[in-house]
Amino acid sequence: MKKIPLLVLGAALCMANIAVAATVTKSNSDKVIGQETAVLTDAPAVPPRITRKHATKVIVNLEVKELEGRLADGVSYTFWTFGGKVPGKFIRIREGDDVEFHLNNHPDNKMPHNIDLHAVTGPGGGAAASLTAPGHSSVFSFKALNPGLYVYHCATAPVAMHVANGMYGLILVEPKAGMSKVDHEFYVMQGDFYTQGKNGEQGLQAFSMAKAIDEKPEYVVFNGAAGALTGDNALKAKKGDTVRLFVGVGGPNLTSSFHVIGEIFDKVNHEGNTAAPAKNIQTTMIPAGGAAYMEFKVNVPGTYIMVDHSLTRAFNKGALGMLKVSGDEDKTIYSGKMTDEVYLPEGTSMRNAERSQAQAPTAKTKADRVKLGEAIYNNNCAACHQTTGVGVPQAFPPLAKSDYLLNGKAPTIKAVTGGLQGKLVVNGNEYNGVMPAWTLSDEEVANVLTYIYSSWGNSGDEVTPEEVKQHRVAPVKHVE
Ligand code: HEC
Ligand SMILES: [Cu+2]
Repeated sequence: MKKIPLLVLGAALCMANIAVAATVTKSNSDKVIGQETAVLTDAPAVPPRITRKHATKVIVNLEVKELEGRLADGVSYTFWTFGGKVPGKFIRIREGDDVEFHLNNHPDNKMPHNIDLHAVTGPGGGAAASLTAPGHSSVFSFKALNPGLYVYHCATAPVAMHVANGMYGLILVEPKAGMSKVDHEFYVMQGDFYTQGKNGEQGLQAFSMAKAIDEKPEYVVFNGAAGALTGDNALKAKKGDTVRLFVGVGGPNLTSSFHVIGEIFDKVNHEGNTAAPAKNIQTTMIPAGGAAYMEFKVNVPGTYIMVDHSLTRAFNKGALGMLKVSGDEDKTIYSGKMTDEVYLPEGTSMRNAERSQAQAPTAKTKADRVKLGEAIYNNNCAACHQTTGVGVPQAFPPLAKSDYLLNGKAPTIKAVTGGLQGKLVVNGNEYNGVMPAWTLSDEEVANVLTYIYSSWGNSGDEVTPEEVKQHRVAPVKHVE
């Protein structure tokens, strides 16, 4: 009778010991020790696995750059990027880390930007704290409470436009236990692009807000361009290797049905969770603003095609990449028949450039001016003010029948050459946005404004290069 309580006591002591030990281990691994600067990589590269067994302070330096780049063969686009490429730099940290985030907006940029990291616990995911004007740098910090693979993106209004221009990337918060070693890790991110011109139309393409609102992209691509992962850019592995793909969807709109033709994912961590992989998956769905990672062993050499299994996106709009597996001459039907040419998206390099990139001619008549101005308008202004000049409610004021234009030519010339920001009332509606200053010549400003004045029920005035010269102002500095 007396033995039982003793046993119970012994068991209780024993459990208490275990509990104490567990607490010690936990607090050790939670303690933030030391400091390091995050290694950031451009897709498809991934920063090295984290081997440290404790949390640390991690400094992340990310620079926003707006730059023209290739979207498809003969098609270029002004991308807004986190680090110079689409998708943005891959960030890899560990659960429990204290992150000091520096968002730098390059002085050559035209727009303010910020960052919302889905790995952040806090209002806006960092967005309000990181709103940064061109030529400025913002700092905020957060603790990585939850492990997982997370999307980050710009959240500056109009948010969908910033995201559509390429402002997204992935941040991996490794669980405390770490991640297993594999032979290759790759970074792939899907995005939908909305260009004024149809798929394949050559030259620099402006953003179409109308197509974005309709969710009708001309391009759906991996890693920022059609062909970013095909041919010489294909991912590479050797027979017998284990491969881990970190796949995100920046959107802004489309969900990906991600699939690798000829492979079965041995493990999929749905929605970026680090706890429980699903096994033996054919196609995994990745939502806009979401991510997943998957592992598989490549047993057979050949070329494996990665697609969004909504297949016209893959074969007609660009969402197609390749993983080339080398190894013994064990030719499969895939490696035998699939060539880069066959699988390049249709239509991307078919059309000839109709427009010559030569110096724009000088207008001799008002009609010339209107015609030349239309092209300038479509390339520079239509993205926000829309091809029909109607603007976008709450974001971009109209130019069609705009009462602002009735103030006279001088304020309009000032707005275009110097930029415009702050509260503005057009046709009774308030706007509070930022229009960058345009680096256009006197001739170009004259032409685009003559086009605007001559269109959509406006006054029909002509603006001459002399008037532009007279009223031109230096670009206004953005204020925070
Ligand atoms: C990135 C988006 C964007 C682009 C591209 C853009 N604008 Fe604007 N524009 C704006 C915003 C935002 C405002 C209002 C600014 C404010 O709230 O102070 C504006 C205001 C204006 C206004 C005065 C208001 C009105 O509606 O009459 C004129 C004129 C104008 N823009 C002309 C142009 C011309 C010409 C171009 C092309 C060379 C152009 N914009 C390209 C965003 C843009
Ligand atoms: Cu932005």
